Amino acid sequence: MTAGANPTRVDGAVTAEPTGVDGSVTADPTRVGAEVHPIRADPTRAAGGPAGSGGPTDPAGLRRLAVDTLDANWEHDHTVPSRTLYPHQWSWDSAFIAIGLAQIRPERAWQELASLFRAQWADGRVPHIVFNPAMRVGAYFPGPELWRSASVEGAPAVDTSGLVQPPVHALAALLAYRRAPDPAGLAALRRLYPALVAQQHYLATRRDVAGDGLVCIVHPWESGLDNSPAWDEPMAAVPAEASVMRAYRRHDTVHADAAHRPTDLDYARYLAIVAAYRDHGYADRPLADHHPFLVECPLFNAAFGSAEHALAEIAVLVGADPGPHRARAAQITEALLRRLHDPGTGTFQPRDLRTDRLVSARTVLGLAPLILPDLPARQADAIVVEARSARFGVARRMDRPLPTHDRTAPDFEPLRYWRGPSWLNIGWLVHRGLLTHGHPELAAGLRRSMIDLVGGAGCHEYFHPDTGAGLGSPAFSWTAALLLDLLAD
Ligand code: 9WN
Repeated sequence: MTAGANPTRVDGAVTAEPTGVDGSVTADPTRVGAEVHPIRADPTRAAGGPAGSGGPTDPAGLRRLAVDTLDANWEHDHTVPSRTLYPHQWSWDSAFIAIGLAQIRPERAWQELASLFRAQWADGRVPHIVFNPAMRVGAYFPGPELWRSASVEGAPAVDTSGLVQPPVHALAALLAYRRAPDPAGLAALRRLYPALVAQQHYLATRRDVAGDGLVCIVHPWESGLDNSPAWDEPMAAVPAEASVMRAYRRHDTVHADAAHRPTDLDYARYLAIVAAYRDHGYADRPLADHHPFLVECPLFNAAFGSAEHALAEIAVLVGADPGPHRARAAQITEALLRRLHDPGTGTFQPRDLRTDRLVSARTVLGLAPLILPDLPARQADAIVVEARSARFGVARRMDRPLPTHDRTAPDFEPLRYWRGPSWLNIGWLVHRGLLTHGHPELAAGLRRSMIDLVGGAGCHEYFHPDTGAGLGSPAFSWTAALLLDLLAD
């Protein structure tokens, strides 16, 4: 395969100057939980200092904080992940958010998923960003001018990205319905079911680049763990120069500390990969010939398999046939075991399709297949051993939060985004996996540690993996939503 990205062809530079740290805030900033203070406003936390009294510690106070955060981030028919950093709609965020909304505002949970799926492409792909046309140009980088979805046949009327994110939506829809099992929820499930099936069909048919039954991601953004050390090896092969970024104005580093975010070289590569995909019209068939980043991710594929398990249950509820979903779920688990299981570590590793090798970094992605109920006991046990090891520290009483990367690795970075910090959506998935495979005490320890994180720092985007200090956006929607879910169990 030849890398087809040409960094000089990346264009769509955004020159609009953001109007200031609160330039994109539309919520009433006097409301509790509204995101009015960038993380840098609190230097102790930005530096990763000790967790302070950032959040309430009693369940009622925590719940109120979560509800206020979600209310402040609600935008007509969806929830923005963060008013400042991410002021549009994101795909897997909406799924996690719907799980929390189902408890407090079920009608919004269904609106959240419906608005996302209204932007589904004709080929079934659910875009990872749906741009809100009411936001000013430059509110997020890269914006619609880079993606140019409007010029692609089969894209929706609204501007979107051309990438996808882990398909956690069927699971979210099922869990939302379980929290609010009323006729309106059932009607919503009925409407969503064909769209969820089309999402899986797209992934199974267009993205099985290796023909091995697994989905291939074509950009680190598709993993949701953008700058995970898992992508260092495949990313190193993407031709790009950090200096390319001089032509652009990054939006994220206006709102968050640059030392906590992906680097300029990461971004140059992100843009090069987008350009390669976009310039081929976001077509998936010729990916193997030219695309510079082709990886099978264990978390993405675990979500893909778990979606079939969830669809089987949804099918029963809406009067469809669960059989094909069960059969596909079994095939996906089998493919994961065959292609991504690393007998050396006992866990699962991403496979770089450009080299046909498993990547060596031991990140939290390797724990994700635990969410599959049909994962054989031997492999599930090995994941639990890895989770309990010094790398990840899951325990009945956790002394530190679950990190996103092996904390004993030399490239573990406690402050930089997905290279170490603790995130609630990942903890929530691992918690679910521990319960699924019969480890209620470990699950309880992890749950306690996640609730304590928010109690110590508030509804932050992510947390320092040693001190628990809040990092990134201080009013992050999926943290609030998943906290509600954890509190309800
Ligand atoms: C790029 C919205 C998204 C999450 C991702 C997280 C981050 C975007 C960014 O924010 O990604 O998609 O600009 O960094 O990595 O998981 O969905 O919250």
